[in-house]
Amino acid sequence: MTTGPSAQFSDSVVEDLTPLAKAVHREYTRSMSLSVDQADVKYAVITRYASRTRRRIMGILYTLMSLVSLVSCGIAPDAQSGGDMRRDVARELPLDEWVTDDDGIDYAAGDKTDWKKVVIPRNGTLFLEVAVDEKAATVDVGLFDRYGRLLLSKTRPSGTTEHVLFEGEVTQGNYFVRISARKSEDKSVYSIRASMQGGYGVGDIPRPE
Ligand SMILES: [Ca+2]
Repeated sequence: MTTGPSAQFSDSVVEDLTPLAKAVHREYTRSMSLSVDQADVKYAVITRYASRTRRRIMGILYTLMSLVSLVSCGIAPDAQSGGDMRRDVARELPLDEWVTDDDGIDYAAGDKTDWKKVVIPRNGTLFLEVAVDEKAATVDVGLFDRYGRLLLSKTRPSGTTEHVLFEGEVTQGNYFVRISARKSEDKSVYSIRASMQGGYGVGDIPRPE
């Protein structure tokens, strides 16, 4: 196939290559293919590294964002109130019975406020008594009517063992009691009694030590 002067020339060039030149040519070809392979490997490594770094950066950013949102919001005061954190979900109290709320209130744990409902069967006087177990806690107690108007409010200050006592004229219908921790460190189990029979301290709830 290779005829003519130019073909003869090419053949003769290859033929004329000395063994040394052939070796150099072979080595050059090998090193070229080698560097292409190495470049592929390097490219793969870099790609893997870049994606790992990207994932790591995204992870760090996500963690930072979560931390920022936690720090800025904290735990919502009533996130863990046990389902009675608002007047519309108040838990009904039976009349004339001491009822102990074992979860109590715990501001820092997201249980700042509890609401109780008292169903008043007839017009008369309501006696309400709240015994707070934890002497150190400051606890606010409020009595509300069915429209959410505050009728009476009292505070059981820290450092006392006195019960909170309310007495007020009521008419037939629903009333609500709000028990809430004042400060972030305040927490306590408490007991509560609503009665229309008069007086306080009926029952055997001991005063806190
Ligand atoms: Ca509670």
